[in-house]
Amino acid sequence: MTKTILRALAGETLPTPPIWMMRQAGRYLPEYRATRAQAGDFLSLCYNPELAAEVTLQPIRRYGFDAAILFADILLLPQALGPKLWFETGEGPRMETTVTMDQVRALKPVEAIHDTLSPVYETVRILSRELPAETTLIGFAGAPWTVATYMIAGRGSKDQGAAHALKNTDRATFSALIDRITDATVEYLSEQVKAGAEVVKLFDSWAGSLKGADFEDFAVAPTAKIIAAMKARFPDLPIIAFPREAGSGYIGFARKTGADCVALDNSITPEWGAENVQKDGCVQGNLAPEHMVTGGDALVREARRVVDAFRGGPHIFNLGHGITPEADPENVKLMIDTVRGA
Ligand code: 1CP
Repeated sequence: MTKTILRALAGETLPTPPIWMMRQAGRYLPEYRATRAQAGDFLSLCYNPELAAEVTLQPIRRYGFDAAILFADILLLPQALGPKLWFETGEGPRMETTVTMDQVRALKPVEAIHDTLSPVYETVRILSRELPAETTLIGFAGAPWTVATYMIAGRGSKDQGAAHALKNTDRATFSALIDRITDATVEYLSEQVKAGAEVVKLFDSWAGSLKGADFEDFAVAPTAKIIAAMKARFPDLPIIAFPREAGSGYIGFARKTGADCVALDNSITPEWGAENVQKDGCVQGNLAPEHMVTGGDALVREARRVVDAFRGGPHIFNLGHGITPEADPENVKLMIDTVRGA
């Protein structure tokens, strides 16, 4: 019998939506914190195939999610292109910046990324052996715009101001950077698929700050290019796209990019998502992650609302964004029981 996630991605409307959760392996889980401490730090965990596979499996063992997502980070790919990457404790990622044409030209050739990223492919191989038969393995990468925002600013930022500035003042350099990330992403995802990833997801976490023609040029177009290249190599590969906070940009996103499923954040209501996005195919989402902190009747009510709103078409239940470290693991159990109707 085909796995439930793959059935939903193929367009099937299921009586109970399959479920997984963004950042399901993460700091809200005591067993994750223990393994991360064993690895030493976050990047050492990402590049240790046994331990990265272990944290990927932890939420599957604890909750029986229908999908596992490879434990890695969207910033490993730009790191593999050359810029140094490190994490400041309590602050987040830092990266050597790429802002001139000379720096874009100095990035490593796309074929060289595998030297750095081969442990990630090994994690995928371990997972494809060890996951339960009914669990789907999802690989991922950041979408080019979101990856570029970190490469240009050298860190996370609220408004992606540095990336917008480069886009507006030196379009040639900005476009060359987007193109390089796009090509590297195809190679990176291809190796994940060859190693055993059954689905891939593109995280465009900062898509919402691209407006108008910029959204078409730098959220839609690079995503469409990656999906076309992946489908040419792997015609049956399902692909999920997550243009977070795209708002009206969600409308037609699957048709324009070729994505099999569009992940919806919780800035839109599920009813709006059903009417405007699910009409084109599978959607994923979109419970507010705050419910994993606050729990109770509100969690049950809102989880049921998401299930009901998307009942008429293909749907994968998920949060609208990643679960946060303050979340209570008991609330995750309550969400799953509510969705599965227990
Ligand atoms: O201290 C820790 O343990 C680090 C916290 C953490 C984790 C658990 C980071 C640092 N990355 C991850 C794992 C991760 N990141 C996964 C694994 C699979 C999963 O369980 O979902 C995935 C898919 C990501 C993707 C990712 N990394 C995104 C896109 C999704 C999103 O959340 O919007 C982004 C933007 C990043 C960058 C990143 N990595 C880590 C942090 C704290 C950040 C955000 C930095 C910022 O802009 O503030």
